[in-house]
Amino acid sequence: MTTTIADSRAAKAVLRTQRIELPSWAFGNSGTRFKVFAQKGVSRTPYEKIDDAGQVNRYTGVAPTVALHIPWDKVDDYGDLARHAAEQGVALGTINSNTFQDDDYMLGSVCHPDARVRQKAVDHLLECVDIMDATGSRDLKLWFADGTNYPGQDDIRARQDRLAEALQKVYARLGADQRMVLEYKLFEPAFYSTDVPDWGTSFAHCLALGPKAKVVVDTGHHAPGTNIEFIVASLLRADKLGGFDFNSRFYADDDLMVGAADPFQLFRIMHECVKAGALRPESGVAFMLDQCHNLEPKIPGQIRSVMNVQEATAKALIVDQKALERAQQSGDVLGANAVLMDAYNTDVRPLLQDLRVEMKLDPEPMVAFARSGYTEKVAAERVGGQQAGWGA
Ligand code: PSV
Ligand code: MN
Repeated sequence: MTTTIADSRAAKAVLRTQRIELPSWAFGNSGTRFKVFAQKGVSRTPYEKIDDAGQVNRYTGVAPTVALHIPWDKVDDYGDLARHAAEQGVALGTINSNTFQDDDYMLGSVCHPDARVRQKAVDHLLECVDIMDATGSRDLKLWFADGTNYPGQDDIRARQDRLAEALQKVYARLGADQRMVLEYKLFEPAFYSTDVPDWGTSFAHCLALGPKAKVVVDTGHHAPGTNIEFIVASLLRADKLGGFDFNSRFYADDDLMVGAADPFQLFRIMHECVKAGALRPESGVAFMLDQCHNLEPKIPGQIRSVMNVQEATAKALIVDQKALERAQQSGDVLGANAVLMDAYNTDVRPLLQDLRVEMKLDPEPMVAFARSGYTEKVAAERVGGQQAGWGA
């Protein structure tokens, strides 16, 4: 396959407008339940997380927003935090709720059998919408750790009713330009039944709620072998794809760098997005990272992830759509597959380097960041205090 100058120009025009949101928690320490290894220079406050996110945007040019997680990123003055973000060249993005780290939530949050606990969870979600008002965020991201460990532990249908009731209360509070995006996850921390385990459950609730409720696809939240691009295509078709939490998994919800475990899957997902026009800002599809860098340095981990999304997107953008359609229409199975594989097997790194030069960026973001001395600078400066971590 040859990529013409016109092809790469068209691809670059889209790539220039691509937006990838960074998770604040990727800049804090994280680990497994066995051990969290602290790293030197890790941010201690939401302000420092934003400084780090600003670095990722500075070297990639396509990551201008940072998602917050509440209460991990609670501050007294969100206007001040937003101003600080603007000074770093970024803005505050999605607000992520947290109904999974309070002792009260042992048996669930919005699905808990006790109305008091359900109310506490709903109050937290409403508080998150208040924060969205202050930050100007569009999206409230909901993920519920709710579920049961043993058959008979609770009533599956009653839990769905409680979930629907809570979602309705939060939905009613959303402003005209605000949305709620509901994430699903097959299992963990619940092992027998999870209250929002799959896209069907999330979709059914979002459909019942209305147009401001959409589904979030976290790429690490499926059973091995799941055809995620089919889910993406189905949600796009129904105008119910709110966005992605991108990460990679080898086994369960590994939260590794997106595109690290299965770059071909990421390409197939982006191919569906390109075909549906989901990269257009007005499509409302949010491309977010949700990763934890347990071993690798945080800022380069995020830069690499952004680059991986860009590479998968560039490959999807150079698919010869006309040739693909011709082959599909004529039942040319091998021909159609070859069109897709040609694009996937194209080295798009030179195209992305050109794009960065056109955007007045260094063509090699990883190298440029390493050369900047930022890592050494913050390691020397950020001494004392409590490093941020995956905990409230
Ligand atoms: C749950 O596993 C999840 O994917 C949700 O998005 C959480 O809010 C996030 O992880 C925290 O990393
Ligand atoms: Mn997620």
